[in-house]
Amino acid sequence: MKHWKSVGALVVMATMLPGQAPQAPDAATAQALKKFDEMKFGMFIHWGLYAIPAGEWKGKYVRGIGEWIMFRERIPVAEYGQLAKQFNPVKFNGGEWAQLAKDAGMRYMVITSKHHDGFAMFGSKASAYNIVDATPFGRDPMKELSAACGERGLDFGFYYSQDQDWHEANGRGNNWDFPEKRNAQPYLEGKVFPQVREILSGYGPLRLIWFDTPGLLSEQQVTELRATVKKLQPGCLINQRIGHGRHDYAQTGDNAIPIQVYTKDGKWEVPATLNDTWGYKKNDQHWKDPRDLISKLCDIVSKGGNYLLNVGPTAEGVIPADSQRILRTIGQWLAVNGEAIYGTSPSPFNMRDITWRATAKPGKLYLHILNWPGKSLRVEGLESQVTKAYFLANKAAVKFKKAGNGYEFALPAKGLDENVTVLALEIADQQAKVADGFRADQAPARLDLHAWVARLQGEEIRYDWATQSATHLKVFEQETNRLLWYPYKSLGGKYDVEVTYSCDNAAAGSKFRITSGRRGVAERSELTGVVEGTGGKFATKKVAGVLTVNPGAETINFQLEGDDKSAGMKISKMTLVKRAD
Ligand code: FHN
Repeated sequence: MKHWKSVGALVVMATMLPGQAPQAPDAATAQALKKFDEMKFGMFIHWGLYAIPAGEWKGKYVRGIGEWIMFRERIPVAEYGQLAKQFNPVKFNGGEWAQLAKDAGMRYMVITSKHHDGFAMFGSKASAYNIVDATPFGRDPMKELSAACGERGLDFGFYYSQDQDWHEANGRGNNWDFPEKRNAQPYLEGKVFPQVREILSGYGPLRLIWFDTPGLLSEQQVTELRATVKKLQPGCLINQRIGHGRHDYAQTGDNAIPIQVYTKDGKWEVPATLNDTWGYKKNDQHWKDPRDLISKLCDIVSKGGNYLLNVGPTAEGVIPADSQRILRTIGQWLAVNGEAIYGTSPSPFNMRDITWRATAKPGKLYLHILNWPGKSLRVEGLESQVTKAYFLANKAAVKFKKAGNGYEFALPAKGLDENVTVLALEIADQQAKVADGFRADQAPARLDLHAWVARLQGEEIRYDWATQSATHLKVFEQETNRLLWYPYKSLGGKYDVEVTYSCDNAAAGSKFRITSGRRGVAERSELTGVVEGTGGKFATKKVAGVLTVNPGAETINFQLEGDDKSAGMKISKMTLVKRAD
C-alpha cells in the first residue's frame, strides 16, 4: 500500500505552481495570450486506454482518478499494453465533440495526446505505442478533431505528459517494471522531443501545449523543451506545468480556485473535473450541478482566470450523456450572459461573501448574482456613478439608489435564471472606482472562506446547496477528505480563526486540523480542535491559537483527524480575522 502515498507526491508536483512569474512574452506570445485571456472557457479531454478498465481492474473497484489505474494497480507494461489491442472507439466523431464544445460556449479545446501511461493518442513515428499502429481502430482521431475545431472557430491544443511516462524505463513513475535508476535524457531525445515536434507539425496551429507534472526534469531539459515548441510555433502558448518557470501562463492546482482576484503572476487557468475523475470511470456518477459550474465560471473569470472543464470519453469514443447535458446547460446560460464573461477583465472589488461576483468592460460592470439576496442587492464600495442598470436576461431596467458607501439595487423576489442572473451596470467611468477596503487587491479584515470556494477533495465529500456547507469528511488510512482554500499571495500575516459548522451532539468529538503552508515545504502553521455538538444547528466556534499564513502559502486546509466520527458535520465557512501583532 506504500505506493498510494507516492501518488500524492507525484500529483503534488503538479499543483505547487502559482507564484512563479512567466517568461517575458515576445510579440507572437503576447498576441496569443491576449486571445487566450478573452476566451475564458475551454474543454479539457482526457481520453486514452484507461477508458477501457474505466476504474475497475480484475473485477475490483479502484479508488482515485481513472487515468491513474496503471499506477495505482502497478499494472505491468506488458499487461497494460494489451489494452491497445482492444481499443476500438468506433463511435468517435470529432465533429460531434467539437460541436459539443461549441454548444457549451467553450472557445478552446485541449486533449491528451499522451498521458502518463505513455500511450500516444495520435499517429506517432517516434513510438509504435500509438493509436494508429497499436489498435484495431487504426485512425488518427486528433487529425479529425483539430480539423473539426478549426471549422467551428475553436482554438485547439494538446496535453502532453513530458516527464511521467509509465511505459518507458527512462520515463518517470514506473518503478514496478523498472526499479533501476532512470536516465531522463535518452527518453527525452527518443520520445518526448520527437513527439512534441510531431504534434506541433501535423495538427495545424496550436493555441497551446499543456504539459503536466513537471517533476524531475532539469532546467536545461525544460529550456530545450520550450525551445522545441517555440521553434515550430512561436505563438503556441506553454502552460506552467512545463516546470522551471519556462511558461507563458499559469495553472492553479486541479479544481483549485483562488480565494481572491489573482493577477500578480500573469494569466492563469483552472483545470477542473465534471465529476471526480479526468479519465472515464464507469462508477463515478458524482456529476456537479450546472448551477455550481456556472457559478464557478463566474467566480474564476471575476478573479482573472480561464476555466478548463474536463470530459472523459468512453472507450467507444462517446462523451457521457450527463457530461453533454451539463455542458449544454452551461452553453444556454452563456448564450444569454456571455457578454459578462468573454473578453472581460477581473473584478475591481474584493470577494466578501458568495452573493455576487463582478467582471468589467470599459464603462461597464457586470454583477453575477450567485445566491439571490432577496429584494435588494447592496454593492458596497462602488464610488463610480451608475447611470443605468438592467438584467442581461431580459434587458429590463432595474431601479437603484445611492446608499451609504455604495449602491442598492431593487430586485424581484426571485432570480431570472435558476443558475446565475447577471445585472449589467453602465457607469460614468471607464474603469470602476472602488473605495478603500473594498478594492480587489485588499483582503477584507474579516475574511470568510466559504466551503463553496474551497476545493472539496475526496470521493465522498459533498456540497450541500441547501445549507451551503460541505459534508462527508471521511478519513481513510491513505486519504483524507478535506477542504482546501487557495490564497495565492492574497494573504499574509497572523489570524484568529473561527469555524462555522453544525454537528449532531451524538456525532461530536473528532479532532480537526487546520493547516496553512506550501506543499513540499516543511514550514507550516497548524491549529487543532475538537468538533463540538451544536444540536444540529450552525454555530460559529473560535479555534484556540493563531494561524500564520505565509504570503507564499499555497493552501489553507480543514480536515478531520484520526477517526471519522464527525464525518457528517457540515462546515459552511472558516473566518480568518487579521491580528494586529
Ligand atoms: O496526474 C494528472 C492527472 O491525471 C490529470 O491529468 C490532471 C489534470 O490537471 N493533471 C495531473 C495532476 O495534477
